[in-house]
Amino acid sequence: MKPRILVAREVFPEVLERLRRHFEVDDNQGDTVLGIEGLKARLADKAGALTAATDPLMAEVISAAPGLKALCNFAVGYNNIDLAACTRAGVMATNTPGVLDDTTADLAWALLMATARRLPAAERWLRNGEWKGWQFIQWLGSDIHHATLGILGMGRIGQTVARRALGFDMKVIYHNRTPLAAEQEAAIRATWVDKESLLRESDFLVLLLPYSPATHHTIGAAELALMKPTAHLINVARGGIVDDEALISALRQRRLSGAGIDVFEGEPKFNPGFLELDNVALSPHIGSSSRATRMAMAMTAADNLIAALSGQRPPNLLNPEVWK
Ligand code: 8YV
Repeated sequence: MKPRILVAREVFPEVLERLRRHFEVDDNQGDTVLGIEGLKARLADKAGALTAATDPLMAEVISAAPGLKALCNFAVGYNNIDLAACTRAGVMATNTPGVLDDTTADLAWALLMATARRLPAAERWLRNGEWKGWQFIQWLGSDIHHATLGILGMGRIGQTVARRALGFDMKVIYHNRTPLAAEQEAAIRATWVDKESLLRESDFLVLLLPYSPATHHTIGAAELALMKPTAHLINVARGGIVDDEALISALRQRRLSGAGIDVFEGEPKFNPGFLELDNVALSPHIGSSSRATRMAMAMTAADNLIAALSGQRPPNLLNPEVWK
């Protein structure tokens, strides 16, 4: 008999087709958000699952599934999974690093450029019929070229964002616990600085940290106060890394020039204060959302699940202790 698995959110039919060759699949093509109780019920008789960052895979969900062997997130972030609980229960957990770097870096740039040149507010103004005539001094934005790009969290996506800055003749500085190797820095012309210098010197600060209790509110009122009033903040990482209330207050008072935000505290709900601001570009957590990339993410998660349930080490295993 084929192992039974759950696909916790809607995916492309090609992904289900592939999984059905290996497994008996319980899908969720209606895309209901299952939540803790729904996941407990649907995972109770499963050996594995393909899950999204919206699925809370907490200790109580994992312990309600005695036959569970693998949870394969179709996301690079895995703050939705209690990794320690997985390890205790002997459940392998995996993510999808690499396949979404370019697409997510592209969105970071889209938001950076949108906030720099005030595109959302200018478009709203045009659509509202308020454009009565061209003026020399109208909708002045911030220059991107030759400005200083700061990156907090210089992993794969951070480096991909930095590489794109070469074409804009920008100065690139970054902060990471571990600096890159000299040849990696040289390839993208990036310089490591301490966190305070990064905050003080960046014209555009892009956040690319993973979320964990340790990175909660990495950017709060104190950090925002160090930034230039002409600077822009870009968050394509996770809600909760930024204190949204503090950010809204800084943007309202023009202590910060603008922000491009793809991820929010408590999403899909978010602080309504964002909607009152004319100096933000907002998007609904779409960093990796191109068809090709979402397909690659789902197929990578499927690779991991197929390996895990056929006795092979999954390529993107997050808790190798379980394998040992
Ligand atoms: C996902 C993401 O699409 O990979 C991540 O960590 O944030 C996005 O690319 C989203 O989380 C759905 O799983």
